[in-house]
Amino acid sequence: MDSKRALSVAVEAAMAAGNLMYRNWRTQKRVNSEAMHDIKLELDERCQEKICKILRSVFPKVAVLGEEGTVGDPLADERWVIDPIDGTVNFAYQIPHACVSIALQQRQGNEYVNCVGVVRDPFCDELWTAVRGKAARLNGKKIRVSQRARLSEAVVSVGFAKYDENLKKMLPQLEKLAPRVRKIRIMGSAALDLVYVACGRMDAYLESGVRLWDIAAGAVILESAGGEFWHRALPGEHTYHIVANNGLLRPELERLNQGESK
Ligand code: LIP
Repeated sequence: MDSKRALSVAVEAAMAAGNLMYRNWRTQKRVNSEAMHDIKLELDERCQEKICKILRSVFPKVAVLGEEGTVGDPLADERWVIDPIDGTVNFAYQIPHACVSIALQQRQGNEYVNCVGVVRDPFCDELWTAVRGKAARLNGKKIRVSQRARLSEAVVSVGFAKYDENLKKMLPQLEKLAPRVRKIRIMGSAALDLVYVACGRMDAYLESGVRLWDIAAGAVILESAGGEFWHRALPGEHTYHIVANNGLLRPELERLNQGESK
């Protein structure tokens, strides 16, 4: 697939879904389902429908693997991976920290490679983009990860995915990290955590139990900005443990967590 054209249509779809999010920022939202640490909104579905319609108007044969469902063969050689609203609980509570995440993946052997990534934050009017092998950009300007090489000067984000076992896994890591870093942040959007590391606002992001659609776009943006997207598959479909960082901090993070991220 022509990556320039793929990027262009992914940006169009992300902007359209972002506009729908923004228009509904302060509205009362219809909840489709809720759990102790999660909420599914009717708007998640509407945003995914909008994104799919735009993507498939240009690439009708490319499958879509989305948080709200799959279209086509998710094991095809090329697939879109989308999270129509990443940070759904924030958005449901009218906290303006959520985004649209769209990635294009291409199969290489048994693996899928993230080739194109778009993350759109409509609240800050920010658009992060990357095509593998080229520079990552924020609103069209090239971005790079930070050069902070010590945890003591690092801002580190920790994510708590929606199941209790992830809390149990991450809380001990949080307890070890907090006294050793400049600041901890728990922001609620994996995609924004990844692109904040990509543009140097943060220096690392850790989460266990995060899903593919939360991270695929942010991963290629982070790597294209010089960062490291360390990840390990966990039991459960499309589920990962990740240690994303500016390329300088993982050894210290691993020493701290005694190989948690192995
Ligand atoms: C969210 C992730 C976040 C994780 C949440 C949730 P969603 O995605 O971005 O990192 O901690 O549990 O999975 O559900 O808002 O698309």
